[in-house]
Amino acid sequence: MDITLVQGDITEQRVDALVNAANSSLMGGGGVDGAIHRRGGPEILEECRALRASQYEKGLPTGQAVATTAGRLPARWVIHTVGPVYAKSQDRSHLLASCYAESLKVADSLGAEVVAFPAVSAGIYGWPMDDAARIALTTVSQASTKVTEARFVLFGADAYAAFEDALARLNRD
Ligand code: AR6
Repeated sequence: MDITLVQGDITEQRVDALVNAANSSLMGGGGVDGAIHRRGGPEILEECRALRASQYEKGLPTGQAVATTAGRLPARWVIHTVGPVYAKSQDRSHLLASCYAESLKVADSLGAEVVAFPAVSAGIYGWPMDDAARIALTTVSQASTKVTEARFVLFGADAYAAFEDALARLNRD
């Protein structure tokens, strides 16, 4: 699998699937989630509502992933995952790793080959970017998947630099 890094807006990516850093409600929010629903249109929220009414009455648990249409975005699917809120007092790394592993499993079940990821939990949920990048890249590189390209779409130069450093370290070790 190729791991690629780009600086930009995930909603502009022409990919099979893009991952949304959602919250358990699946009803939208700020950050990437807000941008995806805004640009993707109401079809995404409609499918999220249907998921809440069926499989996920209590919401999508942290670390899990589920797919919907991508609506008007230039992709086929949005894979919604819920990252953990960062906490200094508790190591929630396994939940952040699970977001990536579960998203790739959903991608495999859909037959999605090119998948775009944001830096899950590294915005409103407060995860330090360097550590978020390390966990994201380690997890994706170790996954057994049919996905051919995992593209990390980083918002801003600092996020891009953090992922670049983490990828260089991964390739060195
Ligand atoms: N494309 C790529 N990356 C983006 C974009 C974009 N359009 N917009 C923001 N980012 P966040 P979280 C970056 O806050 O920390 C929502 O309200 C952003 O700079 O989107 O997992 C949800 O509903 C940061 O580096 O997600 C949840 O309640 C990264 O994406 C909560 O926020 C993730 O930031 C989830 O928080």
